[in-house]
Amino acid sequence: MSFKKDFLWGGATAANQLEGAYDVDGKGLSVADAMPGGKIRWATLEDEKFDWEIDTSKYIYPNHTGIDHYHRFKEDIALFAEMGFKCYRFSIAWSRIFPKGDETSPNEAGLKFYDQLIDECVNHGIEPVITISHYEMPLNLAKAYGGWKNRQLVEWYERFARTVLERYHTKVKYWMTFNEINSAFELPALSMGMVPATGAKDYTNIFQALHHQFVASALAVKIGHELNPELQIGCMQIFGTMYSFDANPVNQLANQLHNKGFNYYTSDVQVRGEYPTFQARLFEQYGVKEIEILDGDLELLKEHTVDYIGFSYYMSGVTDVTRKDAETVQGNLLGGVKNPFLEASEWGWQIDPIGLRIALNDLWDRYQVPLFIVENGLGAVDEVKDGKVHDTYRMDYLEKHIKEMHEAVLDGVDLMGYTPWGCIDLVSASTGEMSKRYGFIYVDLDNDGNGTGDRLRKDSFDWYKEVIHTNGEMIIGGEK
Ligand code: BGP
Repeated sequence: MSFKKDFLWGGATAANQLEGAYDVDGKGLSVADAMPGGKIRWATLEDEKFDWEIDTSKYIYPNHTGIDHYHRFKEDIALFAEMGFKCYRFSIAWSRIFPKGDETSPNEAGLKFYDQLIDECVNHGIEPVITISHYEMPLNLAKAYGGWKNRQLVEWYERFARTVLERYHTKVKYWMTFNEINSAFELPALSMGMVPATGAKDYTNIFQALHHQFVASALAVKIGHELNPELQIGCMQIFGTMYSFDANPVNQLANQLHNKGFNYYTSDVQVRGEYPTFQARLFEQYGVKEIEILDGDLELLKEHTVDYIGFSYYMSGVTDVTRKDAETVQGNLLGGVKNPFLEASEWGWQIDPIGLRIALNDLWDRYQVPLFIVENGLGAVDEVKDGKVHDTYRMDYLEKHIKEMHEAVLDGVDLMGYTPWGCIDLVSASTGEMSKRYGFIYVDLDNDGNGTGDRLRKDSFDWYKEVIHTNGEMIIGGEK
């Protein structure tokens, strides 16, 4: 058994990490535009005094210029087409369409840009996969309204979603409502527009904000399905396979609780259409007494569930509540203790292909809806030598993950597609650096914006082209 004939091989990006042109053609500022780049990013966002002011004398903002995809998208899409992409996942910068977020009519210049981008994909036979909101809400909604804890955002997101769904639904079948919605727990600045100064440390606000996003997401699903019932509209979350450090029931239980809260809470609501029965215990754990749910909200969640689960998978994590001195690790919003069986990337993310097979099986067994791996990949420092990048480490990472994806398909999982993250080098979300690269295509720019911006095919470019061309058989063939 192979991958499906119409398996969606492709790549993924987000507007704020590659478009650049942050103030061009009427675009307003987004929260991403106000986040300093470099290793200080997280500490700055965690600072009680951080108030979203842009200070170029103090910080760098690499995403203001990104890789200038805004002006070079034709060249980039042509390269994706050369690799044989079946689909391309990208996001629509909310503040290009509604610069301040609370306007009543959209910015036509912003819509025109995505007309062109979508047409470029379609003309190359590439299916667009759109994330409506990917860590780039209008800054004004964070500064003036306090982010997603404010109910008014539901109405403004609904207007944004309606605008883009109405405009593009005849050309775009696949959509996702919010990127990594469960990142709210760890990084509310990116996904909620909330920082400590505006209540991000109070979990009542976090759960309230999540409720607003669930309602907003259900409204987008409703609008999309009314326009065309065939549209496929998914949720999108981080999935981090979690292991208990040992067989101690105390660790096993802590691990199960972590799984429920982080990996399943949001998808339970968005796929099953109702809050899980463990909600009360979860609220207790986070010190939350109550959140406001308006009449009609729960019916809306029940009636407009998502068609598939999109998720990012980079690494797994380990739960250990018994050893106080255990060595800890960094990760894609998953910390935890070090797993002695795994190697880590240069940024400390623990590489675990088998964990992807486990993730796929767990999600499938729980929900029985199609799954779409919309992010996966290795962030690494690449070196250009004589005009070449020999990124064997990247091919090795991806190959091992594709093998496990296939094992999951053999296990009976319904897998729609695979879009490795940052198919072209772009600015990192967690550190705001260019030097953490994921792409098949190298972009000649450094953290300070120096470089030609030229695109260069890495060794993985031809490799991935062959993977797609053989529908994965190049990797899985001959083994079974
Ligand atoms: C995910 C985000 C992406 C992306 C990716 C890689 O969490 O959805 O936007 O950037 O992680 O992370 P990083 O860029 O921090 O390496």
